[in-house]
Amino acid sequence: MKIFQHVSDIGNLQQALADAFEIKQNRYKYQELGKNKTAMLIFFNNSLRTRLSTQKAALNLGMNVIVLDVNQGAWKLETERGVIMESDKSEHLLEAIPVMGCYCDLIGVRSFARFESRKDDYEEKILNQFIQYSGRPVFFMESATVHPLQAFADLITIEEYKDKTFIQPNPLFGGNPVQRTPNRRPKVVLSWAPHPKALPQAVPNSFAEWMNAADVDFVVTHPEGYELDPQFVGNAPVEYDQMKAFEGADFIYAKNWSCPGVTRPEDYGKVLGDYHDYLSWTVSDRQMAVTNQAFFMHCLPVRRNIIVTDSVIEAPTSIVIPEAANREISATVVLKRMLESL
Ligand code: AN0
Ligand code: CP
Repeated sequence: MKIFQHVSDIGNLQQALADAFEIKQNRYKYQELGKNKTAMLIFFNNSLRTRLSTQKAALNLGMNVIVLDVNQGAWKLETERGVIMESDKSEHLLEAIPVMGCYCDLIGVRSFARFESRKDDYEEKILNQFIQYSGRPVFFMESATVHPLQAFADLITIEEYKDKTFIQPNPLFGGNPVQRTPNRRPKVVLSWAPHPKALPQAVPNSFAEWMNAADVDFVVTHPEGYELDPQFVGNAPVEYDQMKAFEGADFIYAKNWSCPGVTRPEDYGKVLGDYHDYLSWTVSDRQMAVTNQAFFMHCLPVRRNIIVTDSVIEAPTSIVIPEAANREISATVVLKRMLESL
């Protein structure tokens, strides 16, 4: 695997899941594979999980790791070609990228949507330059439009939990055990939730892309105007009534995203209206009550009592922590595949 961007890059999903569970049984099994190989992780944006889990994955495979926070100590980078560089940007991406490529064997990049131009974001202008000019395999650690390491971890988590019938309370928060009867084919609902600031579409885009490829009944719910790009959401049913969408669900995947600009390009990257008017979309016990004792998922970081109430995220059926733990597993599988193709 030379690029990890789309679900199609990982090939057969059953095989990818089998690889994930093999790694989870013994995450150090391929320690020799990464000997004297270096993973470079480039962050243009903040991160907790991606940074730590991807470093851990590289260490699992015996690799060396270099992490660079571009905005903390590196030169400010110009990204537009053809400009006279008289601003505060001292270096051009077109030199920086091949230089970074000199010091490593694999490159991971986090570069969020900038919301300046829908076209630039959806063409993956920054990541494509890394692919073109680094001379190294590139894996996406949340780009302008996708977050495949997250979506793969989400799929692993759904696979692990879909047949569980007895759930112990979270020792941190207490409560009573939950008994549930899973649907034969899990119903997975991606629900938009409110947020005060404009967030990217990368997480819901990838989640939709991966769920469309997985063996699940997938439904999307969001207010009108937040339609996701068809290249990711495909033919998945969209239900504008959140309560209806939640009926009988086995998994609720909450996430905010800003306007994808599909129906109104001029609204791209905006929070539509006053977010306080959308607080009925906050995932609470009211919506969870109509589900099939659904598991609650979120990629994190999450704003409590805006995206989800304390009671839902602290319930025994909240699996946000095991979901985050699986980021190490998805990243280990991805880096292993990339090392094998060097
Ligand atoms: C980012 C987002 O919504 O894309 C990262 C999520 C993994 N979240 C925030 O910026 C809060
Ligand atoms: N879920 C996720 O990617 O988290 P970070 O932004 O902390 O890496």
